[in-house]
Amino acid sequence: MARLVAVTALGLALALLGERFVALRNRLNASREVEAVDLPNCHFIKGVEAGSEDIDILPNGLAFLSVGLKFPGLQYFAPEKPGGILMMDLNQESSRALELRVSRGFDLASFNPHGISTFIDKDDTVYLFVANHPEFKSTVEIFKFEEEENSLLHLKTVRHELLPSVSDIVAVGPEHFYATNSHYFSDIFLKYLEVYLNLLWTNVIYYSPEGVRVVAEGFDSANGINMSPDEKYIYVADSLAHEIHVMEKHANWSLTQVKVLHLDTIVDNLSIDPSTGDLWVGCHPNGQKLLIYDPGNPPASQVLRIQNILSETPTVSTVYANNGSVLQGSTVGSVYGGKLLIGTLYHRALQCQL
Ligand SMILES: *[C@@H]1O[C@H](CO)[C@@H](O)[C@H](O)[C@H]1NC(C)=O
Ligand SMILES: *[C@@H]1O[C@H](CO)[C@@H](O)[C@H](O)[C@H]1NC(C)=O
Ligand SMILES: *[C@@H]1O[C@H](CO)[C@@H](O)[C@H](O)[C@H]1NC(C)=O
Ligand SMILES: *[C@@H]1O[C@H](CO)[C@@H](O)[C@H](O)[C@H]1NC(C)=O
Ligand SMILES: [Ca+2]
Ligand SMILES: [Ca+2]
Repeated sequence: MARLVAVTALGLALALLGERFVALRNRLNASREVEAVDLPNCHFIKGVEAGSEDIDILPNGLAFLSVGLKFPGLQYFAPEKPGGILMMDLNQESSRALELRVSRGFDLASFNPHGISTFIDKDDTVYLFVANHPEFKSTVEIFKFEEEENSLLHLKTVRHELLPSVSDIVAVGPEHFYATNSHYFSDIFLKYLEVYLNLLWTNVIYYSPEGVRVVAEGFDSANGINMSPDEKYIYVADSLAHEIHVMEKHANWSLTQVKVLHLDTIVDNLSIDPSTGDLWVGCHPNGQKLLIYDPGNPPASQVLRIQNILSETPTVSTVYANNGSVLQGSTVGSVYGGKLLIGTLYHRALQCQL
């Protein structure tokens, strides 16, 4: 009898997993092959060879690039090299990104930067927030940017049980941020299971030294997060659901959903054009190729621009798309003064003239 129960349970579990597997495959298999959309004037950014997961540009044209993200099961081209933060000045003609020095005492050997965000305080101090995965754990590092020295002064490591797997952050104060947890579990195996079972347990957290709480939940896989220039709305990219959620931000930092925009692709990092409020979205047209890397058939790149997202009919246009022959696995597109920077999960980075 016990054996019968066990066999039945196993059978049911396998049937359930089989169905879930098909569902997962469909979610990863976002869409068709991309139709190429070229920008006439693009070149690779020197200094980025193994991924530039996230890019954040200051109002003065200094761009921070997070490089060298590693994750189990993910392709990476420079396994021995720790991650870092590069900087380039978009006001200059040179397209070389230089690594910022980091203050002593910070463990650079295990630095594994993911999403980044900047905050400029009233006294013009620039803080850089970095989602970090040292030894595949999850922390948020807060640095002060010291422009004269080209360096980052490490101020604080944030760890919290509500931040088990931070993917991206948007800073809203010197020690205050919203963060997306792309997975509910911090254990690697449970993470796979979670994606597999489509548990919808990923969320958005508000963190401040005074308190930490969940402000939005129920996402398939919350990933990129950013804020409108007027600071009234928070945008969350739900990668596997192929959606962007527009959330209203309240005085008490709670978020309520205003609308959901469905796109035919896996949405990753979101950046905002401060002058127009347009969203620039790094996308993965084919998630399977991104995760199961084949150099002969590499993952494509795609950058979308979304105008008037709050209107009834937002305009979604493909600004750049390439089948992987030039740029593989784009994660972010970020604009400044007619220039577009495109970062990737583990490949190179492009600078294009719009
Ligand atoms: C992915 O989608 C394409 C186009 O819809 C389809 O031809 C292909 O069989 C799908 N692949 C998998 C593994 O589901
Ligand atoms: C950028 O894209 C990568 C690839 O999925 C993702 O892991 C990461 O969270 C993204 N970065 C941000 C800032 O969203
Ligand atoms: C935050 O403010 C919103 C809107 O004013 C309100 O609906 C919500 O209950 C508040 N939440 C908390 C946790 O105080
Ligand atoms: C990508 O597109 C180029 C032309 O734009 C073509 O020559 C190449 O064969 C394509 N590569 C793949 C892997 O489809
Ligand atoms: Ca970011
Ligand atoms: Ca992301």
